[in-house]
Amino acid sequence: MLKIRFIVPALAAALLAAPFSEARAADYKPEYKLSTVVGTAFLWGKAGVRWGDLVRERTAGRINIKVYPGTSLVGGDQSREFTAIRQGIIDLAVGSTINWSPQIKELNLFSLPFLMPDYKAIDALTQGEVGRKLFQAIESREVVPLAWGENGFREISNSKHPLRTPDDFKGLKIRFAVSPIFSATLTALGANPTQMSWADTQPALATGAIDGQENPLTIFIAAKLYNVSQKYLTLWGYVADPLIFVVSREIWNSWTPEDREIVRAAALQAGQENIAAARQGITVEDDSLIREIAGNGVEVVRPSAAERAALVAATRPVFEHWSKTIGEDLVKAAEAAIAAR
Ligand code: X2X
Repeated sequence: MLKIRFIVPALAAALLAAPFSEARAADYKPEYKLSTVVGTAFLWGKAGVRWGDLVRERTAGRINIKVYPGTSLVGGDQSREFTAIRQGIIDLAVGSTINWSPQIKELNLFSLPFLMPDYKAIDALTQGEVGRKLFQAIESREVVPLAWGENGFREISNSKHPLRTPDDFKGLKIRFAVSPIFSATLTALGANPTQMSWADTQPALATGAIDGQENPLTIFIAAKLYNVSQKYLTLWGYVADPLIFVVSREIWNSWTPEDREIVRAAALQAGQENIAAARQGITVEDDSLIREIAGNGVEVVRPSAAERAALVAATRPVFEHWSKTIGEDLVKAAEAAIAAR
């Protein structure tokens, strides 16, 4: 009797548990594909690797994330990355707001010229109500946003001469990544903008097919853009692109609640580490990265207050026009959050 009383519940438990755990195991894929635009030698690529490592370790290998840099899952076309997440081609991504802006117009907020004067302004947006609204916009498209990271303030370089005022931009062929707001801004400054993937940009700079580009300094130095004629660099901080750590909704739903929390916590940690790393060496207190760039024969230009005012004035119509597309309420909320920082 005692024996039976033990065996029956044990058997029942085993019968209940077996098909359940089998079904769960079958739901998990042997590998999850994580997309980034740049390679793993860049801070952004490292953030993807870090996220994957933390998740693999904390799930004892149940969730095995592999990084696919170079937006290779979409043939290098970074403007298609977000769509590919929705289509199930990409499972996870650490992506730039710029590259996902064709699908989520609100993400153009960060590309409004001269909206964010400093790091506190970026934080005021990403870590506050505006950030939550942007996450809702992503969530409504069947993609689960988990954490913010940072590509950084985008500084402009070229092979011809120092850029200080709109006059200096006249006729220069400047590459931009994605989104017509960049085309409009560069056009307003008198430049000749051309859209190009990141993969195509470095050869185009090397051959002189284009004169310049804009990217954060961590990208400039990791890609050694001073070796492809980028001898003039202007620190104007006109826009900054945060990174966003996301998982496709379908993949997210296939994981247990415990594993989802592990993935979320790991994204928050990797994101915080990434933001700290992205700001290193380019602050007033520590400008070592800027000095390293200058040490490679680059003339680093900081526009004066008057020159900056001229750049802001020339691009103001773009700001106003694009505010309507992005959503005037969102832009107003962003300006208020920045003013209160
Ligand atoms: O292509 C770029 O310029 C990069 C790497 O910064 C982005 O993906 C937005």
